[in-house]
Amino acid sequence: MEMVCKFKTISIIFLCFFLLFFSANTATGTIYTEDFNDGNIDAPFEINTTNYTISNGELHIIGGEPYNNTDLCEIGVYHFNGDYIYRVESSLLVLGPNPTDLTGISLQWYEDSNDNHGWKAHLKFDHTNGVFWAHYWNGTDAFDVNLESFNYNEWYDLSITFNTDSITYGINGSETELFKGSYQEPTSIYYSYGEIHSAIFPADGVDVYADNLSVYIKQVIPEPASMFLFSFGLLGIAGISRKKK
Ligand SMILES: [Ca+2]
Ligand SMILES: [Ca+2]
Repeated sequence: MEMVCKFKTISIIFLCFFLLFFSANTATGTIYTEDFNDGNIDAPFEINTTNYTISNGELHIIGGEPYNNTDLCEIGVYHFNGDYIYRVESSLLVLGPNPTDLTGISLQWYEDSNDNHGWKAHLKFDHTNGVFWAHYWNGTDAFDVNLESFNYNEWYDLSITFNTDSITYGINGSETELFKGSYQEPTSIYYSYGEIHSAIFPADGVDVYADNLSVYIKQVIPEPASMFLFSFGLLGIAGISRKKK
């Protein structure tokens, strides 16, 4: 009888451990897409300017006042509560040439409220060199890589994906994996976001045309150490309940 009980307890513990591990690793998560086809920006997407129009199913952020100093024009999903925004994609029209235009997409997460313990990645138009610019910051060091060249007045499908230990930058479906071993998937999140990001320095506003903005969200996978602690906790509970019998 005791052997059967023991076997049952151990089986339950293994089942709990397996379910926890399995659910954490197979959480494919949620995808939010804004295609602007209904003329509205719908939740959970937010935009920090009223200076925009939507026509022909496309977003047009209008440059110039009042976004003509060091302000950012941003539209995206801004997520607290431990969820991890691991991929952002959008179609953007490259306008120019305009050396002050830093338009592109951005993917960022932070472990705390002061933006110091975080990771961020940008994929933007570098008008000086006429190429797409991949940028990555790991909280301490910044890394820059020039990718392929672009043409003005053409639309490009851009994406950034945080992988387990690297970042993938996509341009029209052509993907470049960078910073392998330098990036680390988070084990906890305070704040996470994916967005279209346009910084305009220092004077003339730059228009932004965008469409099909998507963000991908999944649950943060806890550290293996936390899962072992959780399992030991279960063992402890099982032990106590057995003693009580
Ligand atoms: Ca909409
Ligand atoms: Ca559209």
